[in-house]
Amino acid sequence: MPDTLTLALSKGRIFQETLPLLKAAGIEPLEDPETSRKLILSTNQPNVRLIIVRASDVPAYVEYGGADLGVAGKDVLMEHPQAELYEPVDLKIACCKLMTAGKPGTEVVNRRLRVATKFVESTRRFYAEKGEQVEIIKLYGSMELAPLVGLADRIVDVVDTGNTLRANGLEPMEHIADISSRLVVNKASMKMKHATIQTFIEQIRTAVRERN
Ligand code: PRT
Ligand code: MG
Repeated sequence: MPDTLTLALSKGRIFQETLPLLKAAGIEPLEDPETSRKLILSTNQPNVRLIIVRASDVPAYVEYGGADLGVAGKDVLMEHPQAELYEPVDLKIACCKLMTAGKPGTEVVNRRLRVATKFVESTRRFYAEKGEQVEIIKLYGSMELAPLVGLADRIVDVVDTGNTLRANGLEPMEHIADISSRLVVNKASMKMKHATIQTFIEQIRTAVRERN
């Protein structure tokens, strides 16, 4: 009996950009998550299935064994610095930057900067390393709104083209980190299904190398 593999992916850009890498490893989903309502997708390989989860839930599924493997943005992984996961491959997909942003020409003096973000851990670390005391407000989305209505002075968000910031009258300010998606692996699976997972990792590595 071959080992079974469960791979956790989020819909949207990560799914779309992971597809060609999976294809190079001989794995093709039998359904499209954008049109199917199913959360478990079979593939052309009877022992491999995909599960569709929220991008920010991928580390939990993989750490606790709901999936053997997953694909997660470095921004998401940086929010879980204690997670017990292997991170063997930088897939170099879904690339963007984690940045601070705000309204142009707004400097804050004589009080703490208020920063709205869903990336609380990275934000805390970034300002701590600068030795700056800030107040962090946790949001779950539409961060760009916060400076416009006076909720916060700055936001920390991932930026690709910067169009979303510009459309809301904000400008990118400080670069925090370059972001790409990573293959992550459950530690127990890596032991128990070693040869199968090692082969998969090597196929993905080769596919990444050949497209870059
Ligand atoms: O949507 P959901 O709340 O479920 O989760 P999510 O937003 O984290 O998931 P998803 O699928 O949108 O993003 C998955 C991963 O893609 C993120 O964790 C990042 O690692 C990566 N990624 C790459 C991005 C972007 N590029 C990106 N541009 N994630 C989000 N964006 C947002 C950006 O914040 C802005 O609001 O897309 C919008 C457009 O960006 P601009 O700069 O091109 O305008
Ligand atoms: Mg999104």
